[in-house]
Amino acid sequence: MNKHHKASWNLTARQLCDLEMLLCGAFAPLKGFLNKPDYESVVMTMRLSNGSLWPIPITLDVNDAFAAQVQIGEIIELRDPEGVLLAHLHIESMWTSDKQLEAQNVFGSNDLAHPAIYYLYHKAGSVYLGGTLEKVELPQHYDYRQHRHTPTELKALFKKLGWHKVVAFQTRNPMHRAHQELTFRAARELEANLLIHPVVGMTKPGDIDHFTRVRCYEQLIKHYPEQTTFLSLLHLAMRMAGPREAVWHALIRKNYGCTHFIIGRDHAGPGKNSQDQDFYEPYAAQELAKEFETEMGIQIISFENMVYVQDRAEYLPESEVKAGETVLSISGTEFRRRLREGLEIPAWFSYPTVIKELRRSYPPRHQQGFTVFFTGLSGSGKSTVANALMVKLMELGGRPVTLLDGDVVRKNLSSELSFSKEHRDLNIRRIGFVASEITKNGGIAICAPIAPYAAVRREVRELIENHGGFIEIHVATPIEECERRDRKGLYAKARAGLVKGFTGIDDPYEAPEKPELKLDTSEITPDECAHKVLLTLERLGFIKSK
Ligand code: PPS
Repeated sequence: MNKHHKASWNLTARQLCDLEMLLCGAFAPLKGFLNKPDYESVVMTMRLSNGSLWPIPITLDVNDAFAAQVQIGEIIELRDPEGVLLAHLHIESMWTSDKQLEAQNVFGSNDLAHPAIYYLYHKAGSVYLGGTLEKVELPQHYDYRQHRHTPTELKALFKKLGWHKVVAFQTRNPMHRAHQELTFRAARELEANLLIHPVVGMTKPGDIDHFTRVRCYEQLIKHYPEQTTFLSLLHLAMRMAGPREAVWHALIRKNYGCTHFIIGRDHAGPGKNSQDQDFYEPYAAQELAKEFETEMGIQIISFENMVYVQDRAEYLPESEVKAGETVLSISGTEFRRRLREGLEIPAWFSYPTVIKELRRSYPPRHQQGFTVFFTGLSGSGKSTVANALMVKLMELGGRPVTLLDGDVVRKNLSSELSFSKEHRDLNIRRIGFVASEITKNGGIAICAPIAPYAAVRREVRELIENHGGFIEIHVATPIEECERRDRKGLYAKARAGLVKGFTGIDDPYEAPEKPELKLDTSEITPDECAHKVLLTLERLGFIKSK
């Protein structure tokens, strides 16, 4: 490569968050992406090689192709996805990581149900580049600029306001009354001011988007005594590493000028592992952070769960509830169900203004868009049922309906594609993309491709479920019946070897394991099939029963 031109790396979303934290000083004492000795030391001992406490490896992972173009001693450019130059990296080390060792030591597991372990194995490149950074500019944010601060800005602000004691609260969720009570208590007991410091970089996949959350925080903050509380957004990419993450969060808050840091139950927990058990003990994060509080120079304020005691109409730590007192609670799952079904959410649980913001972004299912995704063999009756369904949904009215039939898509979106596995997957991804946009905008997309591969169907489901409903329908008409019908004469051609790679004949079809509905058009009429789909949509709450 021409050595006059520096190699340029386009940062991934997570690297972009890490870079911002590095450049603004939130990750001090780090001056760049970890070098090999520091990385190994952090993974094994939670410390940099000079002995400073640092629990999470901040690494620049790249793919093999990029790694082959660069060498130690070179300077490379780091750019955002639009190509804006943000920093230069002096490559001081380059190595292939031991992912298993990293996962086991940092996250305490190799279970792919952990989002950061999944990321490590399936998204991160295999080569790590380490070295110091030279800042060109901080990444730009166009949203909520009034709530974004660097550590220097926040520290100067605290100084100006005369806030000597500041207790920080970390969150990746909308804040309800229980969270607020916990922050009230902490501030009152410590006689400290409060920093609400939610993460808006990357949180756990499936979390409520930060746009909605910030509107909720803006509502909530009105319910704090004036001049006591400040809201600032942290563009951190969380790893959900429980205990190690808690130590990391505390170090970061220290860098932002906070003197105290609240750690509740199951701090930065990733949820259940593949054996349906918690990855970390609920109070392990508090304990680990507490162990290092003197060394970190920030005090850890541990809290147990806060619960609402009906008899006293107030929130209390779980252990302070007396025998015989009635405790009210709404679990996260129950809360989401009420939101989804538009059911009442009591004011003791959350402020109505907060709920209103959440309902705006997450309306009940009958007001959301959705995708009905038919899959099945050629000639199974997908198109016929899809057409019948479309007409019935149009008769019901209320949402625009788009039919993305297999043949129609092949003609309009995918005319250059073949029937190889790669092209079939690409075809389904295109359908999924269009359907997800329709769903996001509140419409109904009906898709009817063969979609023979389970993995890409799952990918499409995950994409669409971010925005609304995904209802997978297996049109499971037996192949003998499809072949007997042979409307297009393709089965005959496939049998004669004139059409190669025909699904069900000499190409695979992976049947869905858990479709929302299974239909067999050799047993019931298309009209009855479409009616069954409507009943399923009604059962799931996407259409309202009359
Ligand atoms: S896929 O696998 O989902 O991308 O297929 P799809 O886009 O739905 O296209 C299926 C229609 O293309 C015709 N056709 C074939 N199907 C399967 N295998 C091979 N090799 C093939 N060649 C052409 C067939 O008519 C399908 O239409 P339907 O409506 O499913 O009968």
